[in-house]
Amino acid sequence: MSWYGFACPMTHVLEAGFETIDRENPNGSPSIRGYNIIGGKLTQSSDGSTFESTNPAWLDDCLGEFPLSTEGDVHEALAAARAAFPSWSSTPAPTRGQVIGNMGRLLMEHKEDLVRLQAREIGKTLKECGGEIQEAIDTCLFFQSEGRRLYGQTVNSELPDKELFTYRRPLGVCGIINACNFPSAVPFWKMIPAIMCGNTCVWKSPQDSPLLSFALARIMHEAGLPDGVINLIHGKGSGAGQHLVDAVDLGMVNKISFTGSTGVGKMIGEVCGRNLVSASLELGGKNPLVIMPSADIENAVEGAYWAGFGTAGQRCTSLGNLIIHEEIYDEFVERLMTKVRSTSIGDSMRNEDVLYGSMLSERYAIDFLKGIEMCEASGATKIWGEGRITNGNKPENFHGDASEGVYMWPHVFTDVTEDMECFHEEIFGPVVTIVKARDFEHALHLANASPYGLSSAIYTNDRLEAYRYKTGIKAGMTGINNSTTGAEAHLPFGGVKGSGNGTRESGIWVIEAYSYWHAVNDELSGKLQLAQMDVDEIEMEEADADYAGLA
Ligand code: UN1
Repeated sequence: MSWYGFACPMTHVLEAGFETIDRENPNGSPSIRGYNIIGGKLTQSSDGSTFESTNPAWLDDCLGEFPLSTEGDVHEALAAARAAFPSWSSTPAPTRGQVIGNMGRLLMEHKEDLVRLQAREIGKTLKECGGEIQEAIDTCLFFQSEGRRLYGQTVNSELPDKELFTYRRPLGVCGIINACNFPSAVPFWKMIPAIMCGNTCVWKSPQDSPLLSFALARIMHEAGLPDGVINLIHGKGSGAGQHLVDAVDLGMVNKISFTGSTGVGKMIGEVCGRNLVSASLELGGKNPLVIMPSADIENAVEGAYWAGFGTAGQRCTSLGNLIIHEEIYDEFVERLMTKVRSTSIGDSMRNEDVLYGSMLSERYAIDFLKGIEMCEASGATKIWGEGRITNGNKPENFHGDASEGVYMWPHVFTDVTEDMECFHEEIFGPVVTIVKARDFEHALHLANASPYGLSSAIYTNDRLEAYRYKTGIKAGMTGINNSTTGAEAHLPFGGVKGSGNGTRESGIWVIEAYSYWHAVNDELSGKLQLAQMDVDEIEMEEADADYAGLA
């Protein structure tokens, strides 16, 4: 069958196996022919173009080839989502919840394989990939039962024989765009509540994790998801992602949910704003972590080290500015540096117990190195880190052959001050910028001084300080005696200021982002009763007391 002039299999997602392509990988793993999934069918790009997915920890390992989707492909996916909407939105919410529960159970069944696939595709450690797939499972299990709630309200009318109700209604077709640093948890944060509310989706997979997206989308269909409810398209941000955003101007999209950079988020917000289309925007962060003298220093060092260098610093909740009270500054930096200097780095699939692996992809490595240059140009003092790890330039605890992947040194900059660019700009990767604070007020001021407001944290054993921090900080999330990362799947996730537009992911709060409130009044009296005008007035009693002269 020919489609947009290109021959493609049009095989249903449930009938096909994973096709391999002829390619020898050094680790013996297969390369997969990946497809878009549009209306339940596996499709290629209309012009036949493809791109590859590469293992960033072992660059000779190719995970597969995926369609470089065209504008026509994106429109086809949007049309499929539009066509599936009437039937899915009228499916009872508890039934939608059952499908979601099935997804959670299938993810549990395939957890080990998905963890390894994710680690292979983006270089995160197996332990962290395990945590992330678990976050996707938790999201499914939470929303399975939310399908049995999705409550509206009954509201008393001011008129007799009249009833008022509120209902949650779906928005329509949702465009889902996420980054590859959390390639399973974050799209599930978005699509699970979206479909639970009765919406349908077009999911633009991150260009650096297409095989994982393909596997996850297939699992979703295996769970009983009807065709067209979630449509997967592959491609690059400036291609398929941009076509999806452009389709908002064409009236084809009712919601965009995006996780990524603040710059792209602002562009998406503008397009959605001029079309009055709802946008959920989860953007960058320069997450501050304050250390006060009363803190348990050993615990605080652990928290700062993990927040800065876990996931190779590639979480939107990773530590940005480490703000240390001057009284404990020297001791804290020394203890932190002892850990930093001995950081264990390498491919987690081949080395146990590494703190972090490769960068997510070469693109992330290039951007990170620009960020390091920016820190240097800002005038900050580099006390550790030498850019990209090579076999001739590697930290003591690097494991393996550095030339095989894209690995970075951990970096630490001190003498950072508020007037420096590196104080304000997010740098996605293993780097911490350290700032000295004179006292609590100064620390709080510094914590609020960046343009972002995603995550934040403080280590203190002074309860009043903890209280003042949590009430004074402008951030969507705050950890007390904890690191900046590690949000749980049932608490609201999101930021303020440059970190987003105020929408939240996760828990019951995300439902606001994927539904609108529909107020219905049912007039049972059989006559026209006018609100505000035909309401019985209760006269006030005349009182005898004389209030004059009391003051
Ligand atoms: C992200 O980096 O986009 O709180 C999400 C955390 C994780 C999610 C991070 N649960 O760090």
